[in-house]
Parts: sequence; C-alpha cells; structure tokens
Amino acid sequence: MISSLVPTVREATFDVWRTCGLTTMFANPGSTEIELLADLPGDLRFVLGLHESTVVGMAIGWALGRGEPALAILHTTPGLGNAVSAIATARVNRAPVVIVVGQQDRRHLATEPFLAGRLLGLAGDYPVWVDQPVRPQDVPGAIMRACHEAVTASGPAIVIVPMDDWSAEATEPGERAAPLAVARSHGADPDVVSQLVALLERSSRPVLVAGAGAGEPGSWTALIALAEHLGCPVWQEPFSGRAGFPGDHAQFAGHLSADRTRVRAALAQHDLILAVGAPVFRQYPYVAGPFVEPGTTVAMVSRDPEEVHRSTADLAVLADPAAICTALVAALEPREGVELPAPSRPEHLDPPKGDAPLRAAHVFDALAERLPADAVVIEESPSSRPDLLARMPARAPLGALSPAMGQLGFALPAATGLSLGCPARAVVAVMGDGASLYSVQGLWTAAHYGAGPLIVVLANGGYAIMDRLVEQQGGAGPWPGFGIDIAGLARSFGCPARSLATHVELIEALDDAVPRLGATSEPLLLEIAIEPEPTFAS
Ligand SMILES: Cc1ncc(C[n+]2csc(CCOP(=O)(O)OP(=O)(O)O)c2C)c(N)n1
Ligand SMILES: [Mg+2]
Repeated sequence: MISSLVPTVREATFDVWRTCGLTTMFANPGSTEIELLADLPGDLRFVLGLHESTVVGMAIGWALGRGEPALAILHTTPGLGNAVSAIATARVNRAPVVIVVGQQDRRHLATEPFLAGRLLGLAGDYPVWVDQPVRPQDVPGAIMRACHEAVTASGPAIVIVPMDDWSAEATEPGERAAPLAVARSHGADPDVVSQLVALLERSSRPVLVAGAGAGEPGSWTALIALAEHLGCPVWQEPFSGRAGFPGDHAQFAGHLSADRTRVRAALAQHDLILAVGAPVFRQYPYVAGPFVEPGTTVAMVSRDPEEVHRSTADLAVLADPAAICTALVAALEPREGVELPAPSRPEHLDPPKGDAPLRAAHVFDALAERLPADAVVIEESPSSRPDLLARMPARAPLGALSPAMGQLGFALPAATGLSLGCPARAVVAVMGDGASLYSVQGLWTAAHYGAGPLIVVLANGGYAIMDRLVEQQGGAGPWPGFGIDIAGLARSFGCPARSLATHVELIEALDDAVPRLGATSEPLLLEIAIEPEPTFAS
C-alpha cells in the first residue's frame, strides 16, 4: 500500500484491474460513472465507444485477440440495455469480458431516482455471472471474481456498482471473496501441479484443510496419501457438509471453528494452508478481519468453480482434488519427522451419577464405541454439533454427513434414502427433538418400504441452540420449550420406537440395535432424554 490512508473502493478496484491485467477499459460513460472515471491514473487506458454494442464488441475483439479477459464499462439501464446483443455475442463467441455497470446512489435507490436501473436481469441469462455486491467493500472482490468467472466459463460477467460505492473505504485485500490467481487443470496438468509444488517446497510448516469436496472415496484415499507424504496436520473445514478426512487418523487435528478469530488462531503456526475440496473458508458467525495471519500463503483445490472463484486465496486451483493430491505425492519429496499437534479429542464422559440426566456426549460416546468403521452418521443436533463431531470421528468416506444448507429435517429422510440405497451399511441419524419434527412423517416411508436406519433423537425439550444464542445476546427468546412424545409419534407412523432416560437403558438399547444395522429392513427410533447443553460455540 502506497499511502497510510485507507484506500477507497475505487483505488482497491484499480489494484484489482492491475492484478487481473484489465488496464484497458472500453466504455461509454454517463453520470453514474463520473466518480469512477474522473482523474484516472495514468496506467489505466480509457477507450471510448460511441454506442454500447461497439463498446462490448471492442472488448470481445480485445479478449479474443489476446486470449485474455477484457474490461467494459457501461452506464446503468440505457448502457446495459444497448449492449445486450453484444453481450449475447460475447457469450456465444466465448469471449471473457468483465462488464462493470454503473448504478444510481445506494442511499436513495429504494425511491427509484432518475437513472436507477433494474439491472439484475436486464441481459437475460447471457452473462455467465452477474453480481450486485451486498456492500461497497465487496466491489473489488466481486470484480476480481467476475474476471475468474469470465475466464472459466469463457463469457461475459457483470458487476453492478452504485456510484457512491467508489468513495467508500475499502477493506484489506486479504478479505476479498476472490483468489488472487486461478489455475485450471484437466486432471493434473504439470504446469498447474508445479505451482502447488513450488508453494509446498517453499513452505516449512504446511497444513492441510479437508473439505466436503474431498469426501468421495478417490479423493479420501489420495488426501490421506498426501497428508502422510507431507507429515502435516489435517483439519476439517468449518461447518462442512461431509467429512473429507478420517477423524481417527493420527494427523487429524480437528474441526476448524466457524469464525475468523478461531480459524486464524488454529492455523497461526503454519506458513502455507492448502485446502482440498473446501472453500477458504466456510464461516457461521461474522467476525471482522482476515482468515489467516499476515504472511500466510493460502492455496486451495476444488472441482467446484464457485468455491474456486470466491475463495480468499493466493492460488485457487479448479481441478479434481484426487488427481492433484496424487500428482503432488509423485512430485514432492516425502517429509520426515514433522511435529504433529496433539489432536484435542474430548475425554470419554463417565456415566451420570445418581439421578443426574444423560448428556448428548454420553450418547455420542456410546454410539462411537459400537458403530462399525464404515457407518454413515448424519448429524442434525444443532446445540451439540461440535461435541458430536469430536466424539464420533468419520472413519470411512461418507462417514459423516451434515445438512450443509442448515435445513433441519434433512437427516431423517437422508438416512432413509441412504439405507434404501446402501442396505448393507449401518446408517444413523442423530437429531435434535426440534429437528426431528420437520420430517417425522418420513418414518412412515422408512417403515413402509423396509429401510433400516437408526434414528436417534436427543430430547432436550426444545430449541436449545436458540436458547443459547439468544442468551449470548443478553436476551430471552419468545419461543417456548416443548415436550412432545416423539417415540409415540414414530409408532403412529408404523416405526418401532423406544424412549430412554438412563445410561443403562442407553447401553442396552444400543447393544441391541447397533449390531443389526446394515442387516435389518426395519427403522428404529430411540428418543433419548438429555439435559440441554449449558453453552454453545459454533
Ligand atoms: C427448516 C428449518 N427451520 C428453522 C431452522 C432454524 N433452527 C436452527 S436450529 C433450530 C432449533 C433446533 O432444535 P433441536 O433440533 O431440538 O436442537 P437443539 O438446539 O435442541 O440441540 C432451529 C429452529 C432451520 N435450521 N431449519
Ligand atoms: Mg432440542
């Protein structure tokens, strides 16, 4: 950064253009683009077109001729409207063009002032990507992402920018939702692999982060091989939809937390982070600041273009994780004697004393001791999720699944579908009592069609996570607790069910049910009374 002053969104955008090689802009401007274009720095070249279809047409020619993305600037509805036929041409001629469209001032857009544009759908579905950044600070990252989107999909990508955004203060480049560089690989292209090899060879303390995208059997095996070759710790990405690495492996460090402060702390001792099958990074509560400590290099590999394009990484690789991991093992010297973290596995919880109630951890420990290594555990127990993940490590591909969209009511039908699809596999859904009520009628289907999952319902009498979250805000929620006879409901749908409250009952029920999993064509629901967790941290 040249000056000590906080750069504006406009200055940060100019830096993005320089990084992306977008220093020539084709434009036909209007009043909504004055803030952007007044007193352009000398290294940015402005080329005026006298109608917007010629603006985009020139950008197409530039992009196709140079084999690089081009930049076009258009003026709200009149400009974008006039350019639509050329935008369609860019799509069909496969020209990567980044189009910045000016918009009226955010502060009175709601009142539809003169030149306020309904821009989002104006070019139809010809653009490969369209974005209206949620806040001014997201504009530079959105334009960088548009460049990646345009190149990956070979077409026009649009970012709509209200005129007052340009003068807003920018955030640090390390907080942009776009990687500095994207490499695209069919299989494991040597020039792409060599970029990752160079980063790993330069790194003295690398760390791997496994994501849901490494959960398929091929990636699972290839990532284990890479981790063992590098001798480095492996974390599971925050709030993952699926395990990408065995939780019982000696190099498994744990599940990353879902806020930036704790992600930074967990990865602080490493100079290189390589996320495999995961974006950088999935979060839950918003916390300001960068994802990593200054000086840390971040790379990621994913087959999902959206994950690649929005990751806050130095290098993002669009490729098959299995192919890349295998190629890295072949290209790198094995590392010996790297210090591994002591994984923070919770102590086994002793049975409750006297009349003390069961806790979720008792259920998790008892299940983990009994389930076969290839069991599928579908987690949907919001307030005890971190404990479940820590106590019930995935040991095989598909060993741990979660509703990645936050949709309660997924685990029960997913367990039914899994049991029907893979009848020889032990399938367990662990659900909150609240969660179970979103899909309890699914038990009828499981019973009727002979699916054999075990449905464990943690009955704590309400929405414990909501209670903990509202307490953290210093308030109280208006939602009541509830005591619903879920085992009774299950029986009414034709599903065998039991209600349990003691450790003895728990052990006896699991000793009976678990050995039959994968061999039974009858579902079973266990409603287990537990006390609500006293605290919650995602
Ligand atoms: C379909 C749907 N509606 C609402 C929510 C919001 N929500 C998240 S957690 C929660 C309460 C969960 O209660 P429960 O399953 O009993 O788990 P506990 O917090 O008690 O562990 C709710 C309502 C959601 N995630 N999905
Ligand atoms: Mg509950």
